[in-house]
Amino acid sequence: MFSSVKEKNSGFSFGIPVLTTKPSSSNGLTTLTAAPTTSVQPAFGTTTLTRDDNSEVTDSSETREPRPQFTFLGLKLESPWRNMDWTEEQKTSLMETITSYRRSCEEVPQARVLLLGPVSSGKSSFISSVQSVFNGRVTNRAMVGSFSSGFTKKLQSFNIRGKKGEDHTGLVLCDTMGMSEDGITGLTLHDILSVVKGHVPEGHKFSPDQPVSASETVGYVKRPSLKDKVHCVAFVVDASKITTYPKGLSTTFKQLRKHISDLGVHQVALLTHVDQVCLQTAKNVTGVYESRTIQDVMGKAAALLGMSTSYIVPVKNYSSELDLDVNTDVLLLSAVDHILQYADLYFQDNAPQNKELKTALDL
Ligand SMILES: Nc1nc2c(ncn2[C@@H]2O[C@H](COP(=O)(O)OP(=O)(O)O)[C@@H](O)[C@H]2O)c(=O)[nH]1
Ligand SMILES: [Mg+2]
Repeated sequence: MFSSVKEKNSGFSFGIPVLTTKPSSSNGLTTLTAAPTTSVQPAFGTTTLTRDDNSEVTDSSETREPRPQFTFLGLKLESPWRNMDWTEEQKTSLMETITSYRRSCEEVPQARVLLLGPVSSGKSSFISSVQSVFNGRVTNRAMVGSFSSGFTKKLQSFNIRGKKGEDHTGLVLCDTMGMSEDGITGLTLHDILSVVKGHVPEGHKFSPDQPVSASETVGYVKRPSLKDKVHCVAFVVDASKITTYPKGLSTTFKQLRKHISDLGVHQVALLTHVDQVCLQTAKNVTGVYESRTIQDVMGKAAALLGMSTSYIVPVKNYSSELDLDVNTDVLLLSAVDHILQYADLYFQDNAPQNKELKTALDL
């Protein structure tokens, strides 16, 4: 945990042990329906078991032998709790909004968004998925899931390019190293804040033994301008691990949030892997806001992060798919749109012309 921002090695890390998803105790959120073919490892609650003939199965080892293969269907809400327009037109409209996004601050060419989260939460996948939508095909640009993505210590920024032949969008997504699982070699709070403040040069290799500093870090940006700074932080958490993340992670997130908020940077969160907690959503992502399971996981993510659910958006990244799906694209683009709204708040607060105005109003 963080003891001091100035401490040489605060020992901060997201210290995530190797996690496996297991069914939790009953929480009444998931209906299990016997199905002959598909087998999905349950992520949440295991109360109502129903066979094809609708006879109930109680959750005991006796009745589970011989073990049938269950398909897990999330409970459906009567109506979606957020409204989305799952159409090609909406996808096009979101792409246009993002491509033509201009900060309310002329001297900053692009919004820099830092993705922060435990290893394997889907940070690199999100960057690849968003770029895939603009490329018109699934591509893996951000070293997703590779050994190096989990353990590389580099700061990597990705310019999100517009559709083929078009210019860059106004968005740069900054990938951070996967945070360590041993609790020792992870990112320190000091280093994270150095990135947010804009001191850390592109490609800098982080090391817990060598905190970012003006004297030791090659290319250290002594006087970062507005364009060097991070304008929004997006936390990334894996929906299928929400209930099994170590307890200390919540404290870590909250400390981190406090320090980042003190810098005036707004934060949002992406809840990835939603397809792994709700089969209906896995089959058809348009059901994401109708799934009670996902609504429940969103609540748990909010508690973990210490933020209201209104800052959190569910995301299904492209992982094994070879083809784009319009609904998945709409969900991804909505997440980008959500991020950009909060980046814009930063510009509204910090653009020199607005700052002058704010100071004048405050006087
Ligand atoms: N099913 C599914 N898999 C995902 C999703 N996001 C990421 N993954 C997979 O999770 C693993 C870790 O993702 P990665 O982007 O490398 O995580 P990072 O360490 O945070 O950069 C990879 O195997 C991805 O394919 C998602 O939304 N759904
Ligand atoms: Mg990665």
